[in-house]
Amino acid sequence: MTQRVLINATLATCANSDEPYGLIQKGAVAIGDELVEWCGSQDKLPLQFKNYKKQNCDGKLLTPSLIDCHTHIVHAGHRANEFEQRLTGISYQQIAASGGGIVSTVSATRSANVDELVKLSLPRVDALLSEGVAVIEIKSGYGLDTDTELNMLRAARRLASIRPVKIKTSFLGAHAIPIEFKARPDAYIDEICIPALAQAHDENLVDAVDGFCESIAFTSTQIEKVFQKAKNLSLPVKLHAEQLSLCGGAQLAAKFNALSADHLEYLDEAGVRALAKAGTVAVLLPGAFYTLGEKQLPPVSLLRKYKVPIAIASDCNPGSSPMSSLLLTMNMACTIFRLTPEEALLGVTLRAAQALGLKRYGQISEGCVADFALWDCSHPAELSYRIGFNPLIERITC
Ligand code: DI6
Ligand code: FE
Repeated sequence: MTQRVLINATLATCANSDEPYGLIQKGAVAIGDELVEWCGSQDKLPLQFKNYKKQNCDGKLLTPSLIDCHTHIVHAGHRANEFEQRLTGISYQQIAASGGGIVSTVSATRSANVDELVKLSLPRVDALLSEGVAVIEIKSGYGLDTDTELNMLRAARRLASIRPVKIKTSFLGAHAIPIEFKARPDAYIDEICIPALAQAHDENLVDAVDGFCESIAFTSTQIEKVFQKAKNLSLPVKLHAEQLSLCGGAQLAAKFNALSADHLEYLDEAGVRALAKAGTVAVLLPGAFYTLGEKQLPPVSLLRKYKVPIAIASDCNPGSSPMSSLLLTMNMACTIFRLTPEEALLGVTLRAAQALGLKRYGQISEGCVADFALWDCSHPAELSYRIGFNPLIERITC
């Protein structure tokens, strides 16, 4: 990026600050070499930036570009039939037990090649990009065999080469028990999941390792084996934990110093304490809560009490959260989970970056990556408050 200064911005820096949102009225940001060189109040702009080219933000809201830190965006097929079933009162768990759910997306995904997976995922990626998203985490987990798990990750990497987006991949081989291993989950972990992880790592396809610790998926003992392998490969871990019941996933995540523990509706106080001690980010996924008509809310007050950082994400997937909007996620996080609009914005910027182990993203401050979203808004709470409306003017990037 050529050197320039953005001036006259309502700056929500999302950086640690005494001001809510890290807000700076009449702010300026100096950019050079793809990084933020300076940011602050415009009348304090240091002399050395005075001859930089100026871009006037006309008082509009400037935030860091957004980060969706939990998605299953690469997949084939849809599960609208299950949506119909759930509306007649059949539960997500019942659908999974009768051979639907995740394993039905597995069949569709196994039938697609990498080109097709990219083509099918692109409109969902584009929907996020149109809302100022610059970083997307993408999981495998609809292959459950080596070839398809790797193909999903290859598709994820390809997406980063054809769109202006940073992709962080997570290997989610321990997502569900495939039909061919139905009675032998331990054998699946040993014979498929762990070797596939090693192979994906060899091809540089894996940035982190995830698992689904739940009564309809894997026990914490089974996931621990996968995490041990991740540790041997020096890969960070994250975990779908306590989504549908309390299974001890948070403790397991904490034991491995996980980057994040995600969902967490059934998390208890001991689990919150464990996450706090480990510095693990709690990623809340209101789209899944909403879609499944859940009743048990995540323990937001306890997370605040123990100062566990809270991120939010779309969980974009064909079953429990067919949602490709981070703005709607922010609205739901406030309206349903009672997050403040400030927590929601930090949840898709600073905290989401932390959940992905990205130190220089998700905030506007010196030394951070210069990648911003300019909105037709005058107050940052507007981003959470509107429903089904996208006020993005442009993404400003290097
Ligand atoms: N929890 C989720 O929200 C997704 N995976 C998981 O472990 C849902 C996946 C699906 O239903 O397809
Ligand atoms: Fe998920």
